[in-house]
Amino acid sequence: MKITGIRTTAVLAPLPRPVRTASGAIERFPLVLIDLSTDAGVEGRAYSLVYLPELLPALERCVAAMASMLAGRELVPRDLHDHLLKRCRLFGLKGMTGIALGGLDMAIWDAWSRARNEPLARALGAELRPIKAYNSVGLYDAASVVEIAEETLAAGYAGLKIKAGFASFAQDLAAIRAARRALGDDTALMIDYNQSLSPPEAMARCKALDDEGLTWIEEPVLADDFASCARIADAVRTPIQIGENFNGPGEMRAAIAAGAMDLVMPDPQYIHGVTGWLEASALARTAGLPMSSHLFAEAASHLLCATPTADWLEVMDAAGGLRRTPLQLRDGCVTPWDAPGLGIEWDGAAVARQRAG
Ligand code: SMN
Ligand code: MG
Repeated sequence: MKITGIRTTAVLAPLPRPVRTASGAIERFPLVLIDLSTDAGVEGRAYSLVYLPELLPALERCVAAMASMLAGRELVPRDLHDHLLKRCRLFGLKGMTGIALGGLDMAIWDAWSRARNEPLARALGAELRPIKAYNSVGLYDAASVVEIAEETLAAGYAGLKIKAGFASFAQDLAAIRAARRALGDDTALMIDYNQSLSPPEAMARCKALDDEGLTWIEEPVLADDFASCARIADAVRTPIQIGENFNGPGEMRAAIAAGAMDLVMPDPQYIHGVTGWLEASALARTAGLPMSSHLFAEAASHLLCATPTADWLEVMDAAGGLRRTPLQLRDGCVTPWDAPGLGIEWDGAAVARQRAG
């Protein structure tokens, strides 16, 4: 089976509410939908994502350019991945090229498992199973976080992650305590600083949060400052979580070597797609690190089924407003769709309405 073409569609995906973080806000998610076709009539579907609408045209061009390197090739996911790794060696696979690779790799594995008429998890040798899931939202102060916590409980999530990084620690603490009170004792609470603190400020804030019952503190400092991450992880009892900014499994290997985190959460796109995730999940296993996911809940729900140290699925459903099928949340867990491939089916009318440019 050969690849005959890869089509891209740039969209600005609607969100139930904007995601505000300490490092910038997202009003709508800029996505490049990727549709791969083969000479056997099998199709593959996935998407790439960039947080800044200004960069959406560049991402679309980048995905299309890398897709052109695959035209006419046999649909064998690992061979295609290796081909792109080799072809891009001189230039590198960080940032835009890495996320284009990640999106294309997911579309390729989607087609490959669709051709076998199996859900991706099963095609990877795993069984579909429920993965505990948390609701991931933006920055909310003590007054506004209560409504979000109540919605999270009503929807049936097992946890809630809120952003932190207000101007003062007192505001962080007030929001965390208000969320904790509203959630009760049975629902996990995580916080995410989105790299917004200086190392001394992060050390002070994270230590002061040790008795707040947080499941983790995420990205307190710059994500590539592994030395500071390691110092904080050593000094703080609450687990330190990083991973969404690893560009490929090599960066995760370096973070593990630096002892930069207690928990790890690669992004299926940034980690270089399904192929990169599988490599990362082997690293997590040998290092004994619980592994969660970042965004891309469709692919991540399958991948976590095949991850030996699988921990939490993040639900911030960037493409949810463009799909025909909602995620299946039951008893605090999401089970991947029992449908061929990743199981993404676009809602054509919604996609047409949200087309960018
Ligand atoms: C995040 C990053 C980028 C966009 C949305 C959310 C965040 C997360 O860091 O962990 O979800
Ligand atoms: Mg994060």
